[in-house]
Amino acid sequence: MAEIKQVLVPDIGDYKGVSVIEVMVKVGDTISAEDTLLTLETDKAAMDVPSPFGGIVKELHVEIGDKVSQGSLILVLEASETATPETTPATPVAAANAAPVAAPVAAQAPVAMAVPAQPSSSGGLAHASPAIRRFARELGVDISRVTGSGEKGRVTRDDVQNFVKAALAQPRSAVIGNGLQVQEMPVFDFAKYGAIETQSLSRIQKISGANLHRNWVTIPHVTQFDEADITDLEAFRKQLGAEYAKQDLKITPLAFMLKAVVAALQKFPKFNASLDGENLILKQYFHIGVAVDTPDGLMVPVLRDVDKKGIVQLARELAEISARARDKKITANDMQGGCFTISSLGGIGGTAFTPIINAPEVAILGVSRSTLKPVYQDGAFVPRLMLPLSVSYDHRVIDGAAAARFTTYLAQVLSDIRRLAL
Ligand code: CAO
Repeated sequence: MAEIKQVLVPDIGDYKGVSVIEVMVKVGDTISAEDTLLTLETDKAAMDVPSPFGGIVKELHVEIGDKVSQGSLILVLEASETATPETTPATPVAAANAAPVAAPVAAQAPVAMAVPAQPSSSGGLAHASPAIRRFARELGVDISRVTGSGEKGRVTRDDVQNFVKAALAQPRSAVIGNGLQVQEMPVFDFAKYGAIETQSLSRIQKISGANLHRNWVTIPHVTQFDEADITDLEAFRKQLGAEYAKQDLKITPLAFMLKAVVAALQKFPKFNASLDGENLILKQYFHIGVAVDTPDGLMVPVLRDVDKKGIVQLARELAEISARARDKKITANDMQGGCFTISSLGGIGGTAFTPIINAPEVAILGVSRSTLKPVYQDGAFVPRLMLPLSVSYDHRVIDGAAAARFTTYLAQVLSDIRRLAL
């Protein structure tokens, strides 16, 4: 017949009024002999208190924060089994932390001592009780990677469980491409350091973020920088802009860049290509994607057959498609089939940036803000409007020399747009 037993705090040496920092059981739990009931912490060490009996917890008399001493009542148990001396040796977890080891006494459990903080494999310090360490081990969790939310940064059972939940919620793409494995990001508790607000990412951010991440880690990127002298282009653009302002059409430098990029792609066909295993697919059409900043995130609609269109038509299409992107009226089809992408931050500012290739394309042009600069020409400094260009390219397909030639040519075309007619 089941016997009701009291479980008391065992001999914990000279310590009195020791803090309960963890309670592993609750009323109604069925436990086995040796299951950890509590973790106690002195100023020197943490210690687990295992149960001397198996059975059902009927009453619980301690909670986190309580101070206990030898003989304090922990719980009342409907006992079904008793630990044998062989199965309940008091185990000092760290010899260096030699602590009083309790002898099993009637209705009292032995305690096992833990080093307050042990160096982890990664060199950091993990602060956790033996029971939590065991729990983490059973789940295959490297405890040094778990951020502790308990007192003094102690790792609790909940922390380990949350760590596992977060790991399971990670997309399976943690292992990507041809087996490249990336280290998982640890879970941080930012609220520990100050007030925070949590905002969920937009649908577009989630999709584009995953694509950008894949492209960034799987494509060997190199970025080539240059400047184009667009003084003459700008004069012409302003003249054209004034003419079309009546039609409410804005002609920005981007329309010219679309044409200039196509001229460069025609001269350097490897930039208008995609990798297909060990083959290169060279495209004979010129569909150019344009990165558009929308309130919900980045979108890249594609302008088709840019080689067959003039500056004014491209300016019109650019205005129309970027407005549709911002109004969420873009379709999946609008964003497919691109050969090369332009990301222009020129309307905002900046001197240079390194754009991420929009796979399966092999190169992308980043455009920053043009500024007037003194340029040495024919024995004197003259003010010229200089446009910064950044071409990121896939080094598996494009050599550095080819990238330099492409970018130089692009700058030449922008500097002298008569070349667009060639
Ligand atoms: N240098 C100087 N001025 C420039 C410029 C440049 N390179 N490019 C544009 N401008 C000027 C335009 O002439 C325009 O001037 P006015 O207001 O005096 O007419 C102003 O900047 C604003 O231009 P715009 O941004 O409205 O138009 P755009 O054709 O240059 O660009 C679009 C259109 C859709 C590309 C742009 O609005 C946009 O979304 N850019 C952000 C793209 C982005 O986020 N890229 C990052 C991707 S990687 O995270």
